[in-house]
Amino acid sequence: MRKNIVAGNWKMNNDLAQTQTLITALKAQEKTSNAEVMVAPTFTNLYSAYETLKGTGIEVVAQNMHFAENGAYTGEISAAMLKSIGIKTVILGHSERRAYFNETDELLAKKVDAALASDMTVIFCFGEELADRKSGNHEQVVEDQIKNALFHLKSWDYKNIVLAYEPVWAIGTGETATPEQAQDMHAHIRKTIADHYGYDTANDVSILYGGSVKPNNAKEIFGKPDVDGGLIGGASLKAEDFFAIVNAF
Ligand code: G2H
Repeated sequence: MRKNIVAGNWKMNNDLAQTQTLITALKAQEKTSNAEVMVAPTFTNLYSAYETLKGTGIEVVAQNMHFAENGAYTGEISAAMLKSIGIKTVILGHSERRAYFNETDELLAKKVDAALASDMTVIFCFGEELADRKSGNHEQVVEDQIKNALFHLKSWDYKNIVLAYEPVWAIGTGETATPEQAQDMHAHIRKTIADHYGYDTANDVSILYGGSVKPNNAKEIFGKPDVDGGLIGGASLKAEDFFAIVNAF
């Protein structure tokens, strides 16, 4: 059975003090849903966030990592380093990484391998741009992103993979895919996985939606059968809004 997951992607927001303030507010929230909850602070705040949220049921996850184990990669952070401070999950392939840091499917395939080799769970992000959607090419683009970065994996690897569909045109723009658009794409993603690995694998993989999810649209989006949760950016920076989304399940 696949899990419902709501993950807050804090991106490059909040210094140490602001992170602790947000965490204090998160701890005061009540969870009434069955969703697993995750938050992704910046690297500098990962350890303190991990320590402060230990035992609360809110998992602290990383926003990125490098594929190498260690060595001459100035400015980078490895899976082993994340593991050493207790981090077990990493977001890979976010569209901002793809757009601003030239992360390709080929590079992401290496990062996925490195994370899985370290027994980490990967939240793997992908999604089409506005031009792809306008030209009707969106399903093919998404299919290619998944195939290029993930189809070398074995079916059992998918127990440590969470998929996150984030249409680029809906990220931080206030524009959300309609619940129907999200469901159509999520069903297509699940079929893409099923065609290659079979329905046992496809039905067990959680597929999150990301892109301007807010308290007022989460319930309808999460109500769709192939939507298993959300990756939340802007709205995850306010504890009340984030938990309103968590509790939308
Ligand atoms: C998409 C999402 C979180 P937002 O990037 O990954 O951000 O909810 O602000 O669109």
